[in-house]
Amino acid sequence: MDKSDWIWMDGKFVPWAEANVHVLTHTLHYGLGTFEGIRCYKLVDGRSAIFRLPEHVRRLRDSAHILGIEIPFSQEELVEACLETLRRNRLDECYVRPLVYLGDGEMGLAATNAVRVAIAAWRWGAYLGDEGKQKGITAKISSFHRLHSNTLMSKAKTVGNYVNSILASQEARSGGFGEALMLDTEGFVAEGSGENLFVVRDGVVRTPGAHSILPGITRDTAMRLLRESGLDVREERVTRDDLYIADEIFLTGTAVEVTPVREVDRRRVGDGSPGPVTTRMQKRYDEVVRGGDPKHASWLSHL
Ligand code: PPE
Repeated sequence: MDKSDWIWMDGKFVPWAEANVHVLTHTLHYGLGTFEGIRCYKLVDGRSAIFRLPEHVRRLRDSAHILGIEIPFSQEELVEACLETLRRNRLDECYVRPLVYLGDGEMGLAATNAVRVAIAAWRWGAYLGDEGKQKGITAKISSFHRLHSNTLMSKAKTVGNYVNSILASQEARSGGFGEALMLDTEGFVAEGSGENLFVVRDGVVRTPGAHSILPGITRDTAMRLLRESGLDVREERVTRDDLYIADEIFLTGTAVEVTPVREVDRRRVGDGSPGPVTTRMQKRYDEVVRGGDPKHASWLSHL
């Protein structure tokens, strides 16, 4: 891991190696906590900016609200803390990880320990590998389902929800696949272990509705950019065999950005190489996050 110098903890900067917690930290035992994943890019004009920072902080606050956690910092304070963390670490391009968790003190489910917040940042390359990003990844429908919204709510990016993602990811990787695609409890396609999914056939782009998925900020960006380019984009149910007969499939997420899927369950997607909608989407996303399109300058928070 590419360490940086400082981690923001509850309003103060602490050296990376000293940013520790007690072993009885509540979230470590029970998983009630929330985090974000955000990227900062070096722009075409040489400056740096965090992509859609206020939207990520808003989702962090929404997640905490869903979980009944009161964050002791305002939206504005958290936005500024993220920017300050990157300035302080002199990072011009990196991944930003805010984490909201319950500290130590009491144990048990009824404990009301202090809410703590940390913000770390580090350099992070292609999430599913450079080759995957260029040529597409292989995927497998997971035997693990995405959780029903009455089990662990998917609109919150909850720490504990990632056990479900990790089980799916382990299963896929041990079977030699690049990523797991998960179905919802009704059997419809939901999302990847850490990404949202888009399917293209005959020029129509579809993505599962926000019932049992994390409604990704990259998903929102992709839907807007695709619609701007005149494509028909629909949020609707996607079945497993829709994936098998798709012309193109791609995944979106902060970490993964836009990554093509070239195979699902050992069935080739399209001709097995990234299709035109996917490659255009990749180029467009890269252009927008790097400040190459003034129309979307409002998505950039400059350091
Ligand atoms: N679904 C899930 C389950 C998910 O974890 C992510 C982000 C998304 C969709 C896409 O959301 P957004 O980043 O807002 O477009 N996954 C994070 C994974 C990081 C990790 O493995 O750690 C991310 O992309 O940062």
